[in-house]
Amino acid sequence: MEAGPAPTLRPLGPLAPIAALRGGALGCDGAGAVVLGAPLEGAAGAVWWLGADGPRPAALDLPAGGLAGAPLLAGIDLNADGLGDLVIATPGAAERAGGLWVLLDARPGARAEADLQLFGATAHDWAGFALAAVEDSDGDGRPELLVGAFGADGADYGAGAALLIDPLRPDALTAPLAAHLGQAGSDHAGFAVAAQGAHLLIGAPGADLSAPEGGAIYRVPAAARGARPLLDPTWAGEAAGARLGEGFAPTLAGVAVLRPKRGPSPPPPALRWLPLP
Ligand SMILES: [Ca+2]
Ligand SMILES: [Ca+2]
Repeated sequence: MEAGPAPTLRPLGPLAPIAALRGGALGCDGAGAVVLGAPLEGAAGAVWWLGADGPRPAALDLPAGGLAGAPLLAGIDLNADGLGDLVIATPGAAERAGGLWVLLDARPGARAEADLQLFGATAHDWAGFALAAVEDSDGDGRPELLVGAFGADGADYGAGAALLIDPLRPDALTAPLAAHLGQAGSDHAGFAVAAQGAHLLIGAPGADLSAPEGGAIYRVPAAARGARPLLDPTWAGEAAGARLGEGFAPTLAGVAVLRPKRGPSPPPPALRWLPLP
C-alpha cells in the first residue's frame, strides 16, 4: 500500500500564535483528533481538526463575532456517556456577552450545528474568555465548567465574575450554580480560571488590593453554591502592575503563575511559583 503524503501544518493566519491548542480523544468512532482554536480567524473565529489526514477547518455554525476557540475544551465528557465532547468558548458572541458552543459526542466533521449554545447574561460580560473543566462537585456523575466573565459587573462596573455552571442546562450562564463576584470596579475577576481538585482558582488581575493593579488570585471551594463575593484573596500582587491572576496553571501543591509582572525593572521572571498557604 502506498503511503499518502505526509501531513503538514499550514499557517492558519498571522494571529495563529494566540490560538489555543488542546488535545483530546475526540470522537465516538475511535477517530481521535486534536482541536485547534483560531479565535481571530474570519468573522466568527475558527476551529481546526488536526487528524491523521492533516489539518482541516471544522465546518461549524459558529456565531458571528464570537472569537470562537479562545479557549476551548476537547474530549471532556459533559453528559457522562463515555464519549468525548467539545466545548468551544465564544467570548465575543452576542455583543460580547460571550457564551459557549457545545457539541456532544463530537466526531470531526459529523455535523455543523451545536447541541447546546449558551450565552452570557449581559453585553460585554465576556463570558467564556476563560474556561476550565471542574470535577463533578455535586455527585451527579457529570463535570461542571468554570466560566470566566471578566467584564461582568459583579459588585461594581467590570468587577468581573467566575461562574460555576452545569453546562447541560440551557440557562447555565444566566442561572449558574455559583457566581463568584469581583468586588471593585475593573478588578476583572474571571480573567483567568482553573480547577485545582476540590477548589477553584479565580484570577482578578485588575485588583488594587496591595498595590495598584497588583492583581489577585482567589482559591475557593468548588462545592460552594449561590452568589458569593470574592472577599479574601489567597494571593495578592504586591508590586504595582504585577497583574497577578492574568494567567496561571494549578499544580498539586500550588499555582504556577504565567505572565507575571510587567514593567521596566526588575526584568520579569518567566514563571512564578505560589505555594498553597
Ligand atoms: Ca459525552
Ligand atoms: Ca456534576
